[in-house]
Amino acid sequence: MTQTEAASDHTPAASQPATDMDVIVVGAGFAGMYLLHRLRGLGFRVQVMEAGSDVGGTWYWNRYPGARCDVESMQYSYQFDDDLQQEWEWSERYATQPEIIRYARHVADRFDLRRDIRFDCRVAAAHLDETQDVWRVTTEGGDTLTTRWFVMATGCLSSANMPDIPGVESFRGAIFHTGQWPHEDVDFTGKRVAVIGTGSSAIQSIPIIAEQAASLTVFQRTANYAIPARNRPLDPEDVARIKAHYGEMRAQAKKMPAGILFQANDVSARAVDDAERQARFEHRWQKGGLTFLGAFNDLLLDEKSNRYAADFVRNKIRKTVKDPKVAELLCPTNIIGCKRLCVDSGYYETFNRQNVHLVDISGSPIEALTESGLRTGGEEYAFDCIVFATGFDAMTGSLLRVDIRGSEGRPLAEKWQEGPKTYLGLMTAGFPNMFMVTGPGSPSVLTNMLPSVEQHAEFIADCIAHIAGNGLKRIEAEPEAEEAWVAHGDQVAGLTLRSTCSSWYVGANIPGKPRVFMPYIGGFPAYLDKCAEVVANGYEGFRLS
Ligand code: NA7
Repeated sequence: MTQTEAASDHTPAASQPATDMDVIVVGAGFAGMYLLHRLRGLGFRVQVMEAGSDVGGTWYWNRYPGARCDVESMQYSYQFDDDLQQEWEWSERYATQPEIIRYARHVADRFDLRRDIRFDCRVAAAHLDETQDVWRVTTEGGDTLTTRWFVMATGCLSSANMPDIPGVESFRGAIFHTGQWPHEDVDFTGKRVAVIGTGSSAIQSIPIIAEQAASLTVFQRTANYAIPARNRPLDPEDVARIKAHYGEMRAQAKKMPAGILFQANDVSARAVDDAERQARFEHRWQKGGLTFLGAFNDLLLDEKSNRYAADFVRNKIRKTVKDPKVAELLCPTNIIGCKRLCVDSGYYETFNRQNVHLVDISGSPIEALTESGLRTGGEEYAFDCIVFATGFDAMTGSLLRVDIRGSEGRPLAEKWQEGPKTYLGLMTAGFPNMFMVTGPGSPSVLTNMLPSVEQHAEFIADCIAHIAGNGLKRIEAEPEAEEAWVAHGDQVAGLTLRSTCSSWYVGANIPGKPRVFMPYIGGFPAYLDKCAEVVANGYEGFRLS
């Protein structure tokens, strides 16, 4: 069947008004690209609207020095097309941002996606016209298109958090944000540079900026745990071995809580003696990466077990950083893994350089930017460049910056003023025919994002095809199902240590944001089972009409 023939399957019935599009997808990151491919294959007329000038989403914007994925490249990739996964060659254990962008562009070319993506097109509003079950989507340029289905595939970490510090406009030097990095080369050679923040983006960029800059001053509000990446070029034999059984590996990965295949140790850290505990932590430390937290099965459940892991990392920091005062400042005091664990290449070692300085601002926030730099703790610091590595309004930021209005004209921002509420992170009651990819309430950021977005794209595409194929017009989350899902999400979040600290998972990094543990922490397998059950039971929890 050709695509044109297939498209006629979904031509609206005479009783339904014609729309410009069957589906409008916002965002051409990995989620939007796959949705386009999948929906097009089912014969729908799809328009993707993308604020950037090319594909890649989060990876299009986060091009700061040292930007790299913290999930291994052989797993952080699409699996929907075996030829694609067999032919694509990753070069390193952890892919750099430029390599990930090359991959995204390759996928766009391979599946001829660009012809249905409008670039440099930011969506400003999407309003439901309930009289006709049609969404009107308006761009910042003022165009309005109508669509039957509306999908937000805007990513979880794509709304940059620029702190509201007075005097930003008065600073005469250059200001950067890691999440909105310029596309031109930035050269810090000979410059006095400040980095504000010590999250993952800072931890990746600091070692590289330090090598270039005349001086680098890091302003740290909260110390963070980082595990060495032990990055290396991929061994062609390992790659061949994985590719020979790629499907099996992907299936095994889906049985892991984070959707990432690795050897988990199903033993409590309290169940072994100290020598064995240290040996197991050391083994993970030498292997490198996020799977450090798999050294024992209760590191995120039991405070004492967690403290063993935290002490281990703190001791590594003390051994690495030569100045004991700096080492102590770099030692985190909170639960390890509560904020997302960082993966580094030479982060702590960087503080042994003569040109690198650490300023603790935990007790005295940055008061203001000045003409020549910034002021904190009553002291003035002079810089040529200031890098904000201050993270994102995670998970809800990119959804709420679009003026989305559902039934009875109700704004999404109003519905979510006490925190996001969704059914499965896919839909929110009162917003019929609107889907989210990896929305709050889905495992998303606690998993390998690629399999997560693929699963959502497939769920959404199949669901739309089901509705259209059965002569129906509308699907909506039932409020009771949503309440139950939110309650279940809260309950499982309460079982882990992860919900206990001030992280972006709970919105604590954004002043005034309601404190809610946003991602679903019940694990990828439980989530997949739930979605499969929902479909098997005729989209249980959704109202179809
Ligand atoms: P993160 O992890 O949110 O880190 C942001 C950092 O910026 C963190 O150290 C914050 O300190 C700090 N921050 C934020 N606002 C301020 C202000 N106003 N003053 C001083 N310091 C501030 O963002 P990243 O971009 O590094 O990483 C995001 C995710 O991307 C990461 O988890 C990976 O999944 C990939 P705080 O800890 O809030 O005290």
